[in-house]
Amino acid sequence: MADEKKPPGPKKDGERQTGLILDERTRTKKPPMYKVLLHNDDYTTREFVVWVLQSVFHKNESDAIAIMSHVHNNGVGVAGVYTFEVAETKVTKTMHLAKAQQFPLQLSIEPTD
Ligand code: TYC
Repeated sequence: MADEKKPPGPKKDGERQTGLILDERTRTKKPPMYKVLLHNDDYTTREFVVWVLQSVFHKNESDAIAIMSHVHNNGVGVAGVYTFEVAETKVTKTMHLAKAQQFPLQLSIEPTD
């Protein structure tokens, strides 16, 4: 049908018959991933942290409460794991939202192992 009229065109990487191992490695390698860490402080409200985890990090309410409680009790916790650019954007957004409410909330980024 439609396929009969289409010219062959270049094959996708996975179909390539070059026998070069490098092609396959390049195609399948995952990007490095980064943890966004949330740090505890004595002034930011629990409610604000839960709201940020829902609105910026797309956590459901019960996960957001669990993460906030973990950070409150342990000093630090993982808000999410992302590529570097996405992690940076979420940190920047969250810090701006916190500053706008005069909360000293701190976040950081660290590579996954
Ligand atoms: N410790 C804060 C309070 O008792 C709550 C809090 C939790 C603040 C997590 C920051 O990353 C944080 N109001």
